[in-house]
Amino acid sequence: MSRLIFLGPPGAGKGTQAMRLANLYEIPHISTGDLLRTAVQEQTPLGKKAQEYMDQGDLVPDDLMLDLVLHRLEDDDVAKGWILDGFPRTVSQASFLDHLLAEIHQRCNCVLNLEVPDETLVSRMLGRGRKDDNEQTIRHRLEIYHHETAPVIDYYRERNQLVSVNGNLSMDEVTSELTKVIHP
Ligand code: B4P
Repeated sequence: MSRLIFLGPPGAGKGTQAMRLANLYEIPHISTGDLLRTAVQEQTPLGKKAQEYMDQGDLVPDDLMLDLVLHRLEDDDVAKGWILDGFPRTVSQASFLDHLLAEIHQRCNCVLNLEVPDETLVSRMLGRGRKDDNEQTIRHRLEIYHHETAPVIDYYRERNQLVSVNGNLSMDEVTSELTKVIHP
């Protein structure tokens, strides 16, 4: 059974690789970015609140995110495993997730950290052309990543759960590196 967490800066390829591994291991891919974008598109109460943070490149506040993940992890399909992509992004989200998993008697097998230099990230995201992918917003998201999300890497390293993988390779090479370190 695979329960995997993907960490890495914006544009590192978390979404790309998480989708591939979800297909390979036949487990759900839970992307908080995708869940938020759907909520924005459908203009749900959460979507209305999240939109301005996302457009600015800011993190959506923890209370909204915790609720979203809590509900998704209650769905039936997660019993066979899951890949969390884009969550946790703050130490308080990581600590919440630990408590939640303990409560439902689950444990994540592996925290995967994709490492990619900032300049590669900027050019990848400019090429992707999503609504929040203009250069100013991208630079802001990278700053927030280094400030708020990088400590999450230390959090999992201290708990001996972290595996770092070079994300600065072709998509196929990254997938191949990931499958070598994951033992489902
Ligand atoms: P996300 O949707 O998580 O997006 P991301 O981090 O920007 O991208 P990702 O790393 O998944 O890169 P991708 O595979 O697309 O977050 C969006 C926003 O939602 C955040 O800014 C925030 O506001 C909010 N949010 C989400 N989760 C949150 C949370 N937990 N708390 C608070 N706020 C939250 O790859 C990028 C591009 O590179 C693609 O075009 C891809 O084709 C290309 N690419 C990928 N791998 C490549 C490779 N190996 N070589 C060349 N190109 C590659």
